Amino acid sequence: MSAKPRLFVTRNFPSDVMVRANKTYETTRNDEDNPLSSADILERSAGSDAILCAATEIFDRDLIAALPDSVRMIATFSVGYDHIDVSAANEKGIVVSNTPNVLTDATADIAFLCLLGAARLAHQAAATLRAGQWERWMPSQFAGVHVTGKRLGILGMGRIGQAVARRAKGFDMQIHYHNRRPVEARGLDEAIYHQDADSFLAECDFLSINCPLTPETKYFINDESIEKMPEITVIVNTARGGVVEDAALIRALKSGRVAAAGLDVFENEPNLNPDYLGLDTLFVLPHIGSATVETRNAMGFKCLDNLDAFFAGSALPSQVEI
Ligand code: 8YV
Repeated sequence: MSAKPRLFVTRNFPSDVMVRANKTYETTRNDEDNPLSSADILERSAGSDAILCAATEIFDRDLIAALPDSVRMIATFSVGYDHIDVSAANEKGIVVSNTPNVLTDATADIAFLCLLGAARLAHQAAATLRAGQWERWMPSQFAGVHVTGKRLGILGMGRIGQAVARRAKGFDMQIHYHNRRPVEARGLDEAIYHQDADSFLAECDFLSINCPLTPETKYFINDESIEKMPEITVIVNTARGGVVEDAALIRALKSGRVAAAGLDVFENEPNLNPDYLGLDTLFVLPHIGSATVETRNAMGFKCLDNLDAFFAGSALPSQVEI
């Protein structure tokens, strides 16, 4: 029997995933479960055939160039792959895979939690109650933004954007979207496509960000784009922090130009910009879009399906193609 391929696993993935990984691979693990620097990755990947990583490890061109020649595949436990320079990897003959589909519903659910949590001032209401400061019911207290029947703009109509749109139909929302091209998919027959970003922004009573982070989408939300949105808009981001310029959103929340924001992601995670902290109109979560037991297991199994296919010489279920 041939030796097992050597797999460097950068984080403590769910135990069912690790049990399966250990059956097929000779694993090197990071039991402290801390995000690894380039130097750590280089040191620990020595002698590995493949790497199973998370979005917390940044594989830039320099790191990829320095990886041992034995490394032939990087499987990321995420659908987003902005943390990997895929061109640099492919140039070096390293195959990259990700985990689409399996986290679509969990992430769309969290987008709706953020949308409702922001609109209905859930943070402020819950925090007041928990602090023992809710003295009495008052007619105008915790009065948020009405959701049902409003216009929802979706930036990025991929799988997750589409799942958000289908959930929004239950709230009788009118869907507008901005995407590279129009999309035909289940539940989107009445969705209105905007090729033009400005005409899209003008329709966003609510904005849900569901696009990847690319040079084109970096800081899509900034001082100027916020000015193009309706008054009393609510901004929701479950994609990547870098699509929103935090300083601009903070200014807009402080001035009231943006009524509320629901963020599952933000710049410089895990360090939330401290200027957000005093803002009652912010509903913020620590990047839990995919955090259900079922989804995290499915993500890990998808990584292993990709690795198994690679080492069997078969087509990968989800190879990142650029
Ligand atoms: C991941 C995510 O769980 O898949 C993605 O792109 O953002 C998350 O849902 C997280 O990035 C860990 O890799």
